[in-house]
Amino acid sequence: MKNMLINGAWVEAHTKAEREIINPFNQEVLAVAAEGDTTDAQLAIEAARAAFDQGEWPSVPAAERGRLLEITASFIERDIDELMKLETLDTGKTLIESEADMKDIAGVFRYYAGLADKHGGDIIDSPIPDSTSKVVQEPVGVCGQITPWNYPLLQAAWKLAPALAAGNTLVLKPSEITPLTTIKVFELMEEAGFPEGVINLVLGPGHTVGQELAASDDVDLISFTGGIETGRKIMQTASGNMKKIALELGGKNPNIVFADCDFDIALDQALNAVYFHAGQVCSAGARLIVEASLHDAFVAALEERVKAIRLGDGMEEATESGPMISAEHREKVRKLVDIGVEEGANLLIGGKYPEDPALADGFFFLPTIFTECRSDMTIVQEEVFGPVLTVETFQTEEEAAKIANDSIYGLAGAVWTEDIAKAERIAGKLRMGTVWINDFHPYIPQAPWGGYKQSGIGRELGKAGLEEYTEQKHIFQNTKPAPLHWFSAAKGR
Ligand code: TXE
Repeated sequence: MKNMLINGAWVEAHTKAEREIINPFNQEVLAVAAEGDTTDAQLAIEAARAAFDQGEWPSVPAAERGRLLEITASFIERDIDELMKLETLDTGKTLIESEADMKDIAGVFRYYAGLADKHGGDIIDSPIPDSTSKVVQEPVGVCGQITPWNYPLLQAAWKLAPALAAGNTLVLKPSEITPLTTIKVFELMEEAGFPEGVINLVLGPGHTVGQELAASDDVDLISFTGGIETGRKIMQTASGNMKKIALELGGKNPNIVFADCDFDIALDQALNAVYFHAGQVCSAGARLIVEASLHDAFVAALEERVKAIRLGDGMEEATESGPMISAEHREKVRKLVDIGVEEGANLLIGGKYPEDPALADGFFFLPTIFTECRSDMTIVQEEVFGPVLTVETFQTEEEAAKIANDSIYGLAGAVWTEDIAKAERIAGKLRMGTVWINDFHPYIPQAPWGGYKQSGIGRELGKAGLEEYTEQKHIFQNTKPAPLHWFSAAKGR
């Protein structure tokens, strides 16, 4: 039984409710987890509130907070085999992907461990004589953190490490369907020595536990990664006490390929851009925007490569892509594909569940390509979050940027060309938080990650990711206080 961590104790749900955690490859039960509700969330919030208001944590030296994060990073590396297997079993992604995730996660904890004591504030050169002025960074308070199922532990790490580096206390709610690696990392953080009540983990659904984290007057900041509709709800709910909000809501990311690119590399990476983790990636390159003169050759080569993608069990070395996360999510993808056909896009390959009996128990969907797409089609505008690529064409540089920007989202995009000046011009025009030139997908803990437009609010990672979790306080001191004699009553007395 996997329990919740509230105020330093591993506890069941107060109702004793439970949930089976399922392997999306074969629907076997991996574990049984506590299923908390609003009351459990309130208990965790109370614990985090007390640890912040009455505990010592916010005044623990930043270097010590960094030390605990560094220990956590080393524990993640120590237990990497267990963590990567758990992530693969819980999400269906391949072991090699899970291994990369775990290394990145240790890297994120280590980055914020290093940054914790290098963010003290600023001395201001005050324009007022006989005064000093300084700006200090303080923790925001109690943070609510809600994470999704596609990168369960990676998304948690992006929130946990900076929040703790800055001296906050927190309550984290992982996706109810993929909590296993997050539970394990809370065990590791406890082993590292984070004090009672500082780190709290509540398991359970979004509409109860998540809703309470967004609504509670005792939560000072809510950080959420997930779908745009849930993000909108959270933003509305969070307005009750004007808590700070940070939202990462996905994208519909353009991959712009010019005819003067390195064909083989652009082709190989176009596949990776969209089909990695069965397309369940917020930065998936799901919109291929290819120069018209290159279209036929590029799409023909893509189709050949797509036919060869090996679907299977993420635990098997030969597998190149695992299943989708759930029956509901796969059904959502199927319906969007149907809409694509109805709207007149050309279904070139895929578009359905595989017929291979070896895959019958998993939530698989065949890698799919739609050609002859237009920007106004639903399949081009909506985040499908599955292995579905749409292809559009352009004639000019200006047109490429215009098509790429024609979206409510603005998370990430890429441009492929050997003309670097052209690539820089396009990068300057894209309204997105990340632009890759001759690459796709890399992010680094040192650089900010987040979206323009409806892809979200705020940034994770980098120094910006730490600033999200701090309040700035200006402390002004008059070193030669004297009466002002502003009001007449004071004059002449
Ligand atoms: O996500 P939800 P879903 C997108 C993707 C996908 C769509 C829906 O397009 O098809 O979202 O996926 C919690 N108050 N992304 O429904 O609901 C929930 O328990 C508070 C993009 O699975 O957003 C989980 O912990 N919390 C994304 C988390 O929100 C609530 C990654 C995410 O679930 C809640 C995942 C509520 N009312 C999906 N309702 C990305 N940006 O990478 C649910 N939750």
